[in-house]
Amino acid sequence: MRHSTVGIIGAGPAGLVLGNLLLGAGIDCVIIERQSREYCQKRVRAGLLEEPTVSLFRRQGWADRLLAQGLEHNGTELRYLGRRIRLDYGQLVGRTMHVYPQQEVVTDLIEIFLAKGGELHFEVDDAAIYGVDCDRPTLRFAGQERSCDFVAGCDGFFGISRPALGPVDAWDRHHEFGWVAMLAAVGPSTDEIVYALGPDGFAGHMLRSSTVSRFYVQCPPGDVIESWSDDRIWSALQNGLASPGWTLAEGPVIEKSIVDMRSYVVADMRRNRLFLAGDSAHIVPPVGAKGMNLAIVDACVLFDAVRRFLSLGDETGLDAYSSTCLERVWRIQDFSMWMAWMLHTLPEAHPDRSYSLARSHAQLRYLERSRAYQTQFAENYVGFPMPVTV
Ligand code: RFL
Repeated sequence: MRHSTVGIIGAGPAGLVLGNLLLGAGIDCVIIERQSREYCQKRVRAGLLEEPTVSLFRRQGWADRLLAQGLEHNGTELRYLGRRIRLDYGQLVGRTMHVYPQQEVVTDLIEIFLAKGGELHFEVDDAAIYGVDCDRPTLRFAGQERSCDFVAGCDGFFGISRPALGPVDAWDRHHEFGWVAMLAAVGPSTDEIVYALGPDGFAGHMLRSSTVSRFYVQCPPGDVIESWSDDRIWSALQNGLASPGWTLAEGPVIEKSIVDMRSYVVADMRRNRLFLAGDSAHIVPPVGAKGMNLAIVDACVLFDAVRRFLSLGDETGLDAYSSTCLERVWRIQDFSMWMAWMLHTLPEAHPDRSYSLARSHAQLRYLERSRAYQTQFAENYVGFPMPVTV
């Protein structure tokens, strides 16, 4: 049976960052991915990179396209009741963020991995993990078996890795709101990302490029995209983002979907030699734009632990892997929920709707005038330093 030091399931941000770090350190690995390369490189999702993510890409020499095509940002804007709050995180905490779509991150990381001679199998629809309790678990895929010292489950929320841990303790919370997400062929009507609490709840204008923009509007949980015509989405955005003297340019809709709002965290991201990383272990509501960044941090922590074990026989990183990652995950759960509740309304008929709205307005008023509150936002938003040096 062939052997790989690390078997990685999933070629999303977590799997590709881990694979590239391992390859760069001379540690052999294999990545198996269910989808085609083209599908992975076109899957529209996240778009905001924290400062520690960008710094990692720079240090590793992965940032050429990101720095050439990504947009560096110093601040963001919150709107409510016709008011606009500019949060200058560049000035508040001295760090910036980059807008660079997740599919471009994935495209770059696939390209770099393959150019270095990495082994990556696309369109594998039969991946399975065996012998999780042995010291050498086996990956079965595409009619072959591969023994591994470590298996990294980077296969997202609906992958096979988390079930392979056996029954897990986890926190799982569905929220009282969802999002309609829309990608449109129109240049941005703003220089910075705008988050708004409008009369019907959240509306967001995200940036992607000079010709394409991303928008979100709040919808009830469990809503279906068929009830959202293009006109209805534009009208909800016009209403939610409205601000005196500002106009929102509309354009053809490229793609639209419903985003489920969910928080999920496993209690332990490891079983013996199987380690979960990224969305396979935790989901945060997308309001704070954190999921991809968290996935990348997990990959760095896992790489550092594996490297220390292989070079020094030191198991402390492996033992601390789950608690190190979960410390950051819970900080971000709190931040994402804080932002989510501040910027969404409860459904019309909910008895606490007006209480919740009044509380949101109090938070936004405080954010408008308190530098301390703004700094708390900025520190969480731009991302805390990585827990390991990679
Ligand atoms: P991924 O990206 O889901 O990748 C998992 C990969 O595993 C593959 N796979 C399998 N492969 C082999 N065998 C199997 N059995 C497999 N099962 C699955 C999948 O095909 C896939 O290629 O997980 P990863 O790497 O953990 O990365 C997580 C991020 O993708 C996710 O957290 C973010 O997209 C979340 N997110 C955002 N994160 C940010 O940091 N900033 C943002 O601005 C941001 N905006 C968003 C978002 C997520 C969104 N949606 C769609 C939920 C906006 C939205 C709308």
